[in-house]
Amino acid sequence: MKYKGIIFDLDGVICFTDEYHYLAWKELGESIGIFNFTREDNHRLRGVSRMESLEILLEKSKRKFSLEEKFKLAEEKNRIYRNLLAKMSEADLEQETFTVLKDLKAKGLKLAIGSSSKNARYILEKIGLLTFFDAISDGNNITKSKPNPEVFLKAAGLLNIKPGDLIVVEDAKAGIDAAVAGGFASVGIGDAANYEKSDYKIEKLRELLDIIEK
Ligand code: B16
Ligand code: MG
Repeated sequence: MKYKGIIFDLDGVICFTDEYHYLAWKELGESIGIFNFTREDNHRLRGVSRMESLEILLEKSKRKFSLEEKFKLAEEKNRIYRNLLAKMSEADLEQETFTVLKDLKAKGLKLAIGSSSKNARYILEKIGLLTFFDAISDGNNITKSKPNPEVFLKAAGLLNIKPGDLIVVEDAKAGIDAAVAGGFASVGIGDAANYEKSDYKIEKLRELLDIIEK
């Protein structure tokens, strides 16, 4: 086999919580007078950390906020977001995604999560995957977010496999940049499927089964 393991981004690859991010940022924005935060704007937040996402939202405000106020705003967004995540269940994991993950595991590959989200474990618990992966690296164990490769390098360390033997699957350009910077093979799906820096471009996760055999 060409690779020993796969690191999956969570949001946009395994499950889809971007609509919840959108609703939460929109509600937060409205509480401080921002009424024009669109789904298109929300697109720019993919793979970006919570505080960086807040800065993008605040580009739409003339007001200046102190760092303390910004932390409070980020906390409030997270409260709204987690209330929305609370409604998630195993039904939010596509059957085909779960089948592909099981097929990859059955081939002897080590599987990990590499997510910018501090809510990754909560989301994984909701969709029934908390104990499925061999390692979880998330927003809680990093100091630099994507495009810095830290989250993936930590996942590789937890798996005890070197980056050159691992594939990273990402939906965000910042995530592909992080994979390239870390020395991983990169697979772009969704938004990242049109990104020239993706080593492999896929439409469906099942295509990973071909890539690992190549
Ligand atoms: P949180 P991923 C990312 O998850 C999301 O794509 C991004 O929109 C979000 O801002 C980021 O997590 C931080 O999320 O506020 O829950 O810590 O794609 O890296 O799995
Ligand atoms: Mg993502």
